[in-house]
Amino acid sequence: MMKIWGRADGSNVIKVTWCLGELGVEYERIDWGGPFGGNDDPEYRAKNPMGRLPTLEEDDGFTLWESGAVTRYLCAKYSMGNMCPESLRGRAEAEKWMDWSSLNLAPFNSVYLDHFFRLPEDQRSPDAITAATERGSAMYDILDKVLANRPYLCGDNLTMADIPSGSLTHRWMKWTPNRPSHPNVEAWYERLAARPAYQEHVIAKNRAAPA
Ligand SMILES: N[C@@H](CCC(=O)N[C@@H](CS)C(=O)NCC(=O)O)C(=O)O
Repeated sequence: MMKIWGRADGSNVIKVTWCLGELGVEYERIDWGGPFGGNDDPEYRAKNPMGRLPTLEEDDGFTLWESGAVTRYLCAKYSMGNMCPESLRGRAEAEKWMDWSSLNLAPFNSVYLDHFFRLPEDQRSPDAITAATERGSAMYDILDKVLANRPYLCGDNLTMADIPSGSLTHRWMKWTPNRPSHPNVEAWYERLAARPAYQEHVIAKNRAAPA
């Protein structure tokens, strides 16, 4: 059976497990990284030279890392024409949103993780959170416009385009202090939150909102 190496609460692991949940594909997840360690294990580094999470490993020994690449691969393999749009332009459009999310939404998440949870308390800065929220909000302005006339990023149905942004948006919704309003993003989040795979892999596996 396919293996996914990575602790269940890592944002990049969550992308892949949510995707697999939507695809209905069975897999075994191995707790790795974070408190479980193993990142520098030589056998693990041979699968993933970055020592990061997640890593996909198939029965014939094929391995793949980088959560966006893993998500694209899984959608193309198991859901061509649905989760992975079949036309060249449709697929490029979905990939655009996936790359955009990693480059433009993920930064707020890193700042939040550091300043809500990871840094010693005397190094946490509310100003850093405010600045990350301002930058994030400008990005959500863009998503809000796109989602004004379609329920999902690429049209009427969930596709791989929604996976990276959708998984981070749970943190945006639940962790952001004084979160600016983006009504179309909020409606999209409610649609995602109604999906059993999102509930199981995104909502249930994320840390609770910071105190
Ligand atoms: N660009 C990589 C980032 C991978 C990454 O940094 N993953 C985090 C977890 S979400 C990690 O490995 N952190 C170290 C750890 O948890 O031990 C991807 O998208 O797969």
